[in-house]
Amino acid sequence: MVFRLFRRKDKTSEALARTRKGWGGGLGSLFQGATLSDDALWEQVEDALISSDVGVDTSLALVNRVRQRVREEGAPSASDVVEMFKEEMAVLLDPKDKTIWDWYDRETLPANPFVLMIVGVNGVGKTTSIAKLAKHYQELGKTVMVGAGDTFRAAAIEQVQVWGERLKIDIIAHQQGADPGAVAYDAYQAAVARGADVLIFDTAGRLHTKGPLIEELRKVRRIFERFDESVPHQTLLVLDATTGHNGLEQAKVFQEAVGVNGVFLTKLDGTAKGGITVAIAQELDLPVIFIGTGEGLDDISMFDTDDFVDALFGDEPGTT
Ligand SMILES: Nc1nc2c(ncn2[C@@H]2O[C@H](COP(=O)(O)OP(=O)(O)O)[C@@H](O)[C@H]2O)c(=O)[nH]1
Ligand SMILES: [Mg+2]
Repeated sequence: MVFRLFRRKDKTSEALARTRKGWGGGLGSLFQGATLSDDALWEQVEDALISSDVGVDTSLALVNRVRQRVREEGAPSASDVVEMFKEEMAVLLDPKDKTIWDWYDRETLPANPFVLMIVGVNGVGKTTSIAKLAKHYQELGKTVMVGAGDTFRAAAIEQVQVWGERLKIDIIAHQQGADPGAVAYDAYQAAVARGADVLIFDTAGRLHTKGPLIEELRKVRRIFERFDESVPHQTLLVLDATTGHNGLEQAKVFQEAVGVNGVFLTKLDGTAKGGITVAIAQELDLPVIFIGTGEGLDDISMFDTDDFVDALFGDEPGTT
């Protein structure tokens, strides 16, 4: 039994409401009383999957797989077909490397301080997600510090400080324009000196000047690694679900440049294209670790495959 630290099925379900609706009232009703040998029926499902950003190849493969299973195993009722879709989608969503959860999904932190580096382009929700993570680690009784590594804009530093005051956590910040590597250096030293359990490091995300940004992120990594080569223990890429496949292109840049362990997928509540979650798993081969389900501090859930497919296919929260 896996222990989900901040798994929230209700949040997952709420956030996927628009995606669920986009599936034409749910697959269940589509298959209700339908002739399962009807090509048009399956094409309708393909279209729904593609339009929710699952990705063309993955959508076709998924539909083929279920169709084959229906032929082989039979499907006496619509809910049998839906169950097959859930199972097959879960296979696509489950991270291949299950040890990824050891970093997040346990009460005892895997390192001390546990250092999380957060990367992603401007506006995707990095700083907000850091505040959400900070609050949740705090609720688990951990002391949290945040390094304000986005020194490019004064407003970015202030934003981290405002969250810091609200959450009563220590923020390590330098002036605007300061070297983020120096912030990383100070933040790690301070976290060790003050015995912090978790250090979350914010970074800049100006995409239009990609070159220098990537160099800057690499440098931050090197500074951390000098203390201990396992630091940062995890690098999370924040992706905005509303940007769809564009987000995947950004992701590749960060993946190559700094190495990414997983994704914090934000703004699932603001899109009908929640299928992007499947595309992230398939096309980037990255696990989604957390999802953002709104603008509030509690609008976060740890990703859970079963909760996710239940929500996607219209299970009411709390019924399983
Ligand atoms: N609806 C919604 N908005 C979010 C979510 N996460 C972040 N945001 C909003 O996205 C905007 C940009 O967030 P910010 O943290 O400043 O992004 P950053 O530039 O990557 O640091 C803000 O208005 C946030 O409130 C989410 O999960 N859902
Ligand atoms: Mg920010």
